[in-house]
Amino acid sequence: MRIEIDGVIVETTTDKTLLENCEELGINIPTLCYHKDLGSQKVCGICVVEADGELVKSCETAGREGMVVRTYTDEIIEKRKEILNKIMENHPNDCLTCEKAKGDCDLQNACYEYGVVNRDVDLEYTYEIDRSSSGMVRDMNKCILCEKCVAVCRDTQEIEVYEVVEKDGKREIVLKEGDNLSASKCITCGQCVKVCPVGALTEKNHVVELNQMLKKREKHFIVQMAPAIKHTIGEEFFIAPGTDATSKMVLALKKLGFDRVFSTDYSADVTIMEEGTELLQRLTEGKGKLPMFTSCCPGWVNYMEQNYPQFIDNLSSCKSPQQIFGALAKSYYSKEMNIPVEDIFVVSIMPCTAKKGEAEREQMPEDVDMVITTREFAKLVRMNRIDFAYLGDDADYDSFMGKGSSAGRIFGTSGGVMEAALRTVSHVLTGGQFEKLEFNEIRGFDNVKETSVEVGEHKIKLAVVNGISSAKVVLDAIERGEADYDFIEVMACHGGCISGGGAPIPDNYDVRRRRMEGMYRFDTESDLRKSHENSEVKALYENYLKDPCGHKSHHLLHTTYSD
Ligand code: HC1
Ligand code: SF4
Repeated sequence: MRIEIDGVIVETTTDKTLLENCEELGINIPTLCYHKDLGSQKVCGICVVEADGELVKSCETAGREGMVVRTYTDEIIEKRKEILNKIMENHPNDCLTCEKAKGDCDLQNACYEYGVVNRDVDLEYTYEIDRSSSGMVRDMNKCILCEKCVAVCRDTQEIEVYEVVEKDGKREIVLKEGDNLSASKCITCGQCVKVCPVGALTEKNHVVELNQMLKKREKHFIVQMAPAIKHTIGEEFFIAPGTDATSKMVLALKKLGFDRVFSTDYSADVTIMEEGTELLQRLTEGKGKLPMFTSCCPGWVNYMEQNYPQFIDNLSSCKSPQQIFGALAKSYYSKEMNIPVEDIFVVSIMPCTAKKGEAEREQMPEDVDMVITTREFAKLVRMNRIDFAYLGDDADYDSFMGKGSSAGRIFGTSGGVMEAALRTVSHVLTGGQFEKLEFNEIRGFDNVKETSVEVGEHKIKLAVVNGISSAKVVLDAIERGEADYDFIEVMACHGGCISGGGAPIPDNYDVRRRRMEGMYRFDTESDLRKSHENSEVKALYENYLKDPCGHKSHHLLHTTYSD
């Protein structure tokens, strides 16, 4: 079928909306309730276009043979302005201090494009701002009822924290359970923060405080950056998704005043030493329950504690790489560098809103002092007028806790933790005879990826759970005795940490795929692809910890959970 859009003849099908056709042509149609992965919630109407002389919502209209479509006429502009003015009648004007300002607010962008200014409204703030969550802030005064938070939490995560209700003839988005986010079933994955087109859902801001602390220079500042950050941060500065921006990050962090710039890839390698050993102990010595679940994703740990406490003993006791890094910074680094623990301030840059809560867990509150997301880091860079894109490409992390293998790097994508573990576990079980490095069957975006690996006389049955909605399926199958695994990786966000709640916006599958490809490209080109070959990790065990899962590691690097 052929239609005409703004004078261009387009070949299309009946299952494609006009909005999708326009997207493919590179025509920018404003949207508020539409997201590429979620589709349209069909409530806002701002995507209006003209089809055969009539105004229609482009998100719910498909083409007809010969249809003539216009996307920018006076009538369309007026309609879009009318919709925006209506929204602005009920929207606070505090853009100056809003977290989503400076590019991430679709409402602000649309108002700017259509010249909608509403400076006179003196609105009453009806809702108390919900700051109860460790990682997020919910300000319903700013909600424009696009329903994307409801859709992503219900359809993608399958947790259903929110619901739409009618109150006094008005629609409202409320929490299904509890008076605030911390009393709800929310796992702080932050997926709703990423799709919220305004400032109603944002990450909890720590960047203002960090900026002030860095300028006062009263501490010895150490920073770790998560694996996924390196392949996503560039997007905040017009660099293509997937590009490894490590060098620019390191240089920016030095300019910001950090004393040492290290990497969570390093502590991911340490995690493999610990978690790999724990798995071997469970497999070969009967020490602990099987299947063993990975414990590095705090959204998953929150979910398990709230919904499946009967499986708590199946969680690896290993702290996450973020927390392992903090624990080592406050012990090993402090001792070797002769810097008192109380002078050290550990900052993490994470693609994840739940990592903020992980750092505050009662079992390990001292390890990491502050967590900022990828987006907050970008704000810090812009606030300090650092020209990120023009920084050099030859810088590397500081040594001591900076070197990471590419096995540690691929932790940031679904299947990566499992693949990294297999590289080391198979080496140990076969005395270095089993040389397989790449496990393609557990890569990619499938919801549940399975494989088994025969190493020596052992056959290890494995599953990778990609996204929290599939965790339910797998856990229920295990309970019914219908699934039999030894080791299971679970990441709460679909795609793994590259899709975390703190990642750059926009975030959708096209972008995620490129991030993932960037990660595996880094792995293929790396000459250090196994955690146990990392010389800085070897030095850690030789000089300090001695044995993985030994006495010292147990005390520093392992934890307990709440049930
Ligand atoms: Fe992750 Fe992890 S991979 S959880 O996604 O195990 O956030 O990137 O830092 O801790 O290493 C996040 C990423 C991150 C931890 C590691
Ligand atoms: Fe749902 Fe995740 Fe948002 Fe919590 S953070 S409300 S679990 S999407």
